[in-house]
Amino acid sequence: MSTDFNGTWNIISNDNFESYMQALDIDFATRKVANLLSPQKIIEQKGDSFIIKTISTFRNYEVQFTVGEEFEENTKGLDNRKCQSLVTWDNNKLVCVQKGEKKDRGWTHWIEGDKLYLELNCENQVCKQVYKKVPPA
Ligand code: ECB
Repeated sequence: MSTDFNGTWNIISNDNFESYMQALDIDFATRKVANLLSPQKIIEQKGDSFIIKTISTFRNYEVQFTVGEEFEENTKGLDNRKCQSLVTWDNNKLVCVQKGEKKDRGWTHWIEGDKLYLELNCENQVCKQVYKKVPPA
């Protein structure tokens, strides 16, 4: 039985996001706005099938995938690149490799208690985010 990521999660910390955005060549003005956001993750999981929505007052981003099935990801509204993305399980961690123009790009999600962890990687930068679960209504 794999980890259950379902739910709504609010960001509580965001370390090194600026450098991660720089590694993705995000322009100065966009970075200034993005740095002020408090995004929310809404995750819908059925077995190995996922929809991850990243919601903010500035832009939203959504990705859908099945673990173990490579897909073409268009990071529209973010850095607007195309990647060949593959998500796999590493024990209870969800690991995405985003093959494309940028080296060592990807992310890892895991859960500890009521916290959702996310590490975003690009080239030599790692952005570490933590989200807290919003209790179901
Ligand atoms: C969508 C909320 C943030 C919007 C920031 C807008 C502009 C900045 C442009 C690029 C910065 C790169 C990434 C933005 C950070 C988060 C967006 C999604 C990160 C991601 O890949 O999350 C994965 C794992 O949860 C699912 O897409």
